[in-house]
Amino acid sequence: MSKRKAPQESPNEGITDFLTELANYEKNVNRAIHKYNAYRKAASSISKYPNKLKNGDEAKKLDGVGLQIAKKIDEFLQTGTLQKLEKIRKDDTSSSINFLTRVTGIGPAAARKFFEEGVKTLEDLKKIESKLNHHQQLGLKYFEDFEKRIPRAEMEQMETLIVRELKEVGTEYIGTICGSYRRGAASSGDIDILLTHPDFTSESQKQPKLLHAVVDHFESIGFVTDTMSKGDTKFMGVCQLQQSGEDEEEYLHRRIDIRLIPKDQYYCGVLYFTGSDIFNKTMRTHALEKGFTLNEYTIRPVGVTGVAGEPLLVDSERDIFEYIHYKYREPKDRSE
Ligand code: DCT
Ligand code: MG
Repeated sequence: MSKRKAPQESPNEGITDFLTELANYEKNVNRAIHKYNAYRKAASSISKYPNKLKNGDEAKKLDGVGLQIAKKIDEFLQTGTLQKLEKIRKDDTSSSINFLTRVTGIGPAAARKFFEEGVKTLEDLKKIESKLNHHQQLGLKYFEDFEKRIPRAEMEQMETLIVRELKEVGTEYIGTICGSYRRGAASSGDIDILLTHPDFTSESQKQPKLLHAVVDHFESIGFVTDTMSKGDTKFMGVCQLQQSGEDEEEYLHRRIDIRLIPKDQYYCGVLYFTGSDIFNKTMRTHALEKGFTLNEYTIRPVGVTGVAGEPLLVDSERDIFEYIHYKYREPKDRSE
């Protein structure tokens, strides 16, 4: 999962930008995930709104915009700024913690701990490098690269390589690059690959070799350059395309996650990891209203007692939409 979200272009960019900044502050500094979600939801609705908002009241008609956010919109439109944000930006604790969480491997809790130990900047982190865990060390090493989003053209090149090389490892693998790329985004924060194989189901034994064979092969061709973690079903690491000619500029290092998913759970996984996270929440809520519980693994009916039943058979993403009577949405239409 990537840390930096793509900037949104809309007539209300100023508003969506400040809401996103507040969202990140709530998540990283206050660890208030509900507030984070509330700000993101509001920003997402507003970014879809085609007109320039005139005031908070107009915004309040949109999904996820309540009184508090409407007031902030009024303040922003009237003064061009927000006192709350000005304070946060000036505050050493907030800005340092917010900064530290941009390093992959450093979450809100670790960021606060580092801050309390006097570690606030990239330079400070470099001084205590040996005290960082392996994931954090890679986050530091590739900090500049990971801050940059991946242009769609480069994502397409990686997809071509991944599809081709996957076939080399085994002809029966099924692989999908999910995340923002699958939604058609112009740029992506990272590469989220979902893999499955007919030999691997939720009833069968674990098959870590199916994942490791792919990772080993990607390493052998120089595509995967570093490993953050490698479990039975999930690989987190770093990859890089090879430059084609001597005179070409080197490609940047990119964050890559590869997940191996049982075949019968594959499409719930593809749906979940395609996102967006906001769309997932909307769809889960809709599923519950229709009497189903949906997560990244399965969709199950919820009985009158509130106990979830056996997973339903799923052979495509469409099946999931049909179970819950939700009109099918192409990945490109799943930003909220
Ligand atoms: N996801 C989710 N809830 C989260 C985090 C992630 O449902 N809290 C799902 C939806 C998207 C997918 O996982 C991949 O996550 P990211 O890589 O963070 O999102 P993205 O949409 O691919 O955006 P980016 O281009 O920044 O990587
Ligand atoms: Mg992503």
